[in-house]
Amino acid sequence: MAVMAGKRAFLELLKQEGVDVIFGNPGTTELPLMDALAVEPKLRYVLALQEAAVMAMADGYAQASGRLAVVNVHVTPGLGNAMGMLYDAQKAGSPILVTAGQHDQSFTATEPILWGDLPPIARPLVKWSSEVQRLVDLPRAIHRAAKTALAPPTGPVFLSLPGDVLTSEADIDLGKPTRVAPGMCGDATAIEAAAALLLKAERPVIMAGDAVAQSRAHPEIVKLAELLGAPVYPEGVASTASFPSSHPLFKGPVTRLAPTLRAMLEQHDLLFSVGGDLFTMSLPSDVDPMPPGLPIVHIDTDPWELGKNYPADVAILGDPKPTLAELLTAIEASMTAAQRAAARARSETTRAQIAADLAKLRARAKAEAEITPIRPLALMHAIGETLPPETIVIEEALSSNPGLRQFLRSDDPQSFFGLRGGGIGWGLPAAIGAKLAMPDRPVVGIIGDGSSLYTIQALWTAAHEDVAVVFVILNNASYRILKQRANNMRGHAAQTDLYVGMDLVNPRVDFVGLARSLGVAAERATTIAEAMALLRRGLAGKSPLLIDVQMDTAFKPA
Ligand SMILES: Cc1ncc(C[n+]2csc(CCOP(=O)(O)OP(=O)(O)O)c2C)c(N)n1
Ligand SMILES: [Mg+2]
Repeated sequence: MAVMAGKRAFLELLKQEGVDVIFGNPGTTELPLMDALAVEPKLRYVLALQEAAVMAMADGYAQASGRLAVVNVHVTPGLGNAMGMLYDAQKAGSPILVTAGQHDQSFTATEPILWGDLPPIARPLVKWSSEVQRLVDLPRAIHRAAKTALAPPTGPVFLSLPGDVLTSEADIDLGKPTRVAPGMCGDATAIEAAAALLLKAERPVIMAGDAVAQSRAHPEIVKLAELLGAPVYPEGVASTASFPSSHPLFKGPVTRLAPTLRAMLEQHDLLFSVGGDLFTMSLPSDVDPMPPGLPIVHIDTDPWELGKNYPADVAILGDPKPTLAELLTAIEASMTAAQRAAARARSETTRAQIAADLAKLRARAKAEAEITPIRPLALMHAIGETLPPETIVIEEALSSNPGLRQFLRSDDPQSFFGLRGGGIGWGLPAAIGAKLAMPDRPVVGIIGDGSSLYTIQALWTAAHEDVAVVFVILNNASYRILKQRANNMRGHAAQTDLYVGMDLVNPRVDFVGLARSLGVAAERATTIAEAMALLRRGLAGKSPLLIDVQMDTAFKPA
């Protein structure tokens, strides 16, 4: 036991939890904390200039490292600004401890400025939301929060920290962290049942979800796909490299349109989802994406996802890595020679088809390579060819992303992170967080112009912390994806050719000027050759670089 101020105890507790960075934006209620940080050499405070940027930066850090990220924001409006990105963090299952300063408890009855009851605000988006009311409870609260954020299924938690808790002193026992061991293997009987169904299937398909990347189960899922000769799709809203993209059985993304998804699934007689979302769709449809009667085997770390929308024939709660290893053993033990031969034949056909599709896609991209203004597919192809395989790509490319997953060599589980929750403005700060987590790997953010403007002030943090991220801004001067969808509706917008609220013109945003004003070097590219020269320069550099890529603004199908 030691007599200690709450603010000092808070920092000591974070260090016990293995934290070395706090992402934040301070106000008066955070001053005790900022005061303690003045004499704390081991914790780096990363300032971002708006709470949405703070939150997404922490998310990028948490996802890239798999470690606990810590956020500190300012009372009700600060938390409010963070909420959209907290939604994204929740959907991505990012282990983040979000804290907010709160007024002294003796003061809150008068309803001081900025005050609000904070835990109920955060509660819908976190695994646990609470306020620390006594300093003696602080160690328990912090350890519980960290344990909860990191326990599977991982996700953000929230703690409100009243000023008096941070400024008072007490004789406190700091306790110590608990970690729930994450490698939970699924039920043995269910694994046997899954093996039997997978062996019976003649045309199985695998959907690999983010949990595969999070549990580092690439070797196991690759072996399984090869053994079964099954194509592998990432899950619907795929936000990680859940399967090595250079592998010949990697099919590339599924569409989020129900009829197309259904047509894909109808080619198969079993769906094996390993942590995949079944299904997170973008638009309602009269067609159900799931063919009736398609047998489903589903492994997930989150029981909520199992059988959520469609009954699973076998539902296994477990971490993909150990569970797939057991499943492989079970399959190998009972796979007949005939089944092996059939799987080999399937594998040959599937590989050939995937290779042919990819060759076609590449040919299309190459045919567009010299065209200006720059076409998205050609740019994605050039990026895929240019980036070294150790690059971490943060993607928020919206309408420009087709082809990217196939063209990128995202072969390790930390090589790719995309927008999981759909709340845009995530990518630019998330790329900064990812680079802070993985400083030795190149980090490239591929970000829509519209998306970047929600959190553009994160560039200042990149400059201030000298974080060498390359930001590729896809400047089509529009919310192009919304124009595409409005056009598809064949309503007034399509008839009048007026797309209200979707053009970022008059004035066009000067991204080069904007980035430079925030301290980030920036250049404009009007051809793919220019863009790639700049990309190579950025990758070789030690400071951030923004590339304003002038894209084709066309949005109607050719
Ligand atoms: C926080 C938030 N606000 C608004 C939206 C709605 N929205 C979805 S995509 C989009 C436009 C994205 O524009 P941009 O990043 O330029 O990509 P593009 O459509 O041009 O490919 C908008 C506004 C959203 N998803 N999240
Ligand atoms: Mg755009």
